[in-house]
Amino acid sequence: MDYMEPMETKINFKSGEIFPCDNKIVRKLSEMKNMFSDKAAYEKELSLKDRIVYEVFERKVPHQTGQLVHSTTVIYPGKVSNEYYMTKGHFHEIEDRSELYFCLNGEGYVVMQTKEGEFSSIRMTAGVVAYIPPYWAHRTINTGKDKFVFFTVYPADAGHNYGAIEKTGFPNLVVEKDGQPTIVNNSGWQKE
Ligand code: M6P
Ligand code: ZN
Repeated sequence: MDYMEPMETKINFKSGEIFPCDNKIVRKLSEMKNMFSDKAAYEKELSLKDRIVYEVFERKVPHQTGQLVHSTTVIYPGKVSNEYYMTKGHFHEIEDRSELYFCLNGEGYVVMQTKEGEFSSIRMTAGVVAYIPPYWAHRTINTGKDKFVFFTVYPADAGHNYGAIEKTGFPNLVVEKDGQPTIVNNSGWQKE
């Protein structure tokens, strides 16, 4: 039997950086077209500066059943109009694959939806683990003033399906209302 060697990773909880890091993904505002509900505010923000919205630091494992991808995500503090910075969000290509998020720093939400449009959310602060069951699309949102950092584990064969979310968004948005993060209905949402 050809065994894979066990691996060790060190994480800086505050910055979200991992050591060693095999792959770093940087998502800027320009890659988030049509994701924020206020399109005019988005274009205005983008014309001022193409800011980093979030970064992902990954360990590489073979993309095979039985392997676990593990990575950190860092969402920067910021808003487009009253909507907080967030990840794009996705279903898994293999839809019955689940995922774990462990919050290390800052604060935010995981929002989730099923294909039928059922919505759920979990508030994240350092120490909270969110379990995203099979079939639920997921997006994370930074509602704080600091970096929102979380550690992720998911099956390496899961894959990312962004298409449905790019088209429909989530049934609810997390926005700042009277200075507080608030979950509101997304009037632009429609079932696929
Ligand atoms: C988490 C995981 C990753 C994902 C990343 C950014 O780390 O869910 O699989 O890539 O967040 O989210 P997205 O891919 O939706 O932009
Ligand atoms: Zn996922």
